[in-house]
Amino acid sequence: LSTRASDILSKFSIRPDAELKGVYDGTWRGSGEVIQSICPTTGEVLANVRTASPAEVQETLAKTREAYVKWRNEPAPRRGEVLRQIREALAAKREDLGALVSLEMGKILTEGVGEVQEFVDICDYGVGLSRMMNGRVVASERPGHSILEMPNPLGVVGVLSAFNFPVAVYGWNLALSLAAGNATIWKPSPTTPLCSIAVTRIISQVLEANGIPGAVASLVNGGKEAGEAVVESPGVELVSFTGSERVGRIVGQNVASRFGKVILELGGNNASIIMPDADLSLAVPAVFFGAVGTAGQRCTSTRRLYLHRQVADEFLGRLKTLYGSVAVGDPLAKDTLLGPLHTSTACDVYTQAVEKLRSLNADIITGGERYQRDGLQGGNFVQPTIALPKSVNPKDGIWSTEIFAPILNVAIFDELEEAIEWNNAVPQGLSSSLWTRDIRNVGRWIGPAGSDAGIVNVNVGTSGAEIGAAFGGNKSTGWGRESGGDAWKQYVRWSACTVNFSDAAPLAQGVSFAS
Ligand code: UN1
Repeated sequence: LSTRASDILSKFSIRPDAELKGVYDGTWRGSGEVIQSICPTTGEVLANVRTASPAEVQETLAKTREAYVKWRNEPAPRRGEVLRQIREALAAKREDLGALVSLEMGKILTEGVGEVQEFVDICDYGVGLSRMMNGRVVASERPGHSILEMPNPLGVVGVLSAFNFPVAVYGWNLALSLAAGNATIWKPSPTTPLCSIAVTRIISQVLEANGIPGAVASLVNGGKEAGEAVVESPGVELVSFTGSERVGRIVGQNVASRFGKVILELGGNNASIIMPDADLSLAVPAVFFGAVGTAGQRCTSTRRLYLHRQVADEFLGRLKTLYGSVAVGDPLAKDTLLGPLHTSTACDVYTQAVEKLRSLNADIITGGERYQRDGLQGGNFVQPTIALPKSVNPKDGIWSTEIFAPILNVAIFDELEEAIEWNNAVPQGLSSSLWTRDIRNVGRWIGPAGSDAGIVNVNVGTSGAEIGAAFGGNKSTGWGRESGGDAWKQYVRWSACTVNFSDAAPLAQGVSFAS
């Protein structure tokens, strides 16, 4: 193993030759199949991880439930105090964990560190929340009565996360879940097991030091079977799933069929719209980051660019220059802006998508090939690509399909209405972005006839959301919100409690039932 990799792994006492236990529910174990963590930059095997056997998944589910029954009795501010300690423990490992994300997932170091920062931020949010998860007192129509709306802990939350945010998305769910008094069971992506083990070690140490059962934040590494077991378990009140629309549809139907609750964060196919009055010195770099950042592997990555005819040539010229200057290579190196795709399969998806564009006579303005140069052959490196398809019909497959790679499709429009129509015409509805200085355009964009996405930005790119905002989408992107806003309300069980303080027992609506 390269020294670069072993140095990072050693920060988490991971020896390359060792076989790691991928299951935690108070103790570490794992006797299921072995999965390998493969470095997307070099192709080297970073470590072997023992996943959960089917029996271990069931045992962990049971342990998580037991832990919940204890944890729910802790007063919320005390839960917040534990969360504060988790926040401190994560912050102390910010750079090391960020480097591990970069090594195992392939995103550049600043984004890896940023992801840990996002976890720290949501812990702060959860600490505050632990003293602010307020219910309401509602006026009753009956004398001497009050109606309380009570938030109570919900139960066990299953978190199924994706490879592209192997730390932060779990953090969003964990922080809200712990504050709300729930226990979580985490089934991470099978290609980022090391991140999940490192995070769980950090958290479990805090829990154990506070005398709290470790299974409040349990972990099952594994593949499809482990995920299915969590999704199908009647003891998992809420399933929070991030991943493909195809799998999300199955997860959603499964959980609904047993009347469980679900949060689905599925595909994004996000557009940026550039009006003629946009400040291009801000808009061009923002589209560059949105489309090329994280090698196009964010759910919020910019995949469609709609340019007003008046600025199209200038915008594309400037964007192409930035694409030409992009530093490609080891995501851990200081100046790199473009790392590898996460898997070699993703490279095939990229190649097929470019071939499809070519077969439809799209103009490939830049990119379109895998990198073959020295130092890049071992990894999954592809050129960031801008394409100008002949068709502007957003219902065409090239526009309506989410390709998890740095491919940006461009079309030219004359009226904002047309661009908004294109923005909304795809099945997905996660993020969107309008660039303008005209307040009338802003009004249209964020209003009833505007963008139908869950994230509707103005002079801000499609990716890079803060935790304070509720994160999530509409339509085929799924259902539910994570992080800020009112997202916490999904992680609690609401009850309407009508309390009679009086000496009479009148019925509502003046109903009389006297014999
Ligand atoms: C994702 O890609 O699933 O807004 C999450 C962003 C990040 C989260 C993306 N904060 O791009």
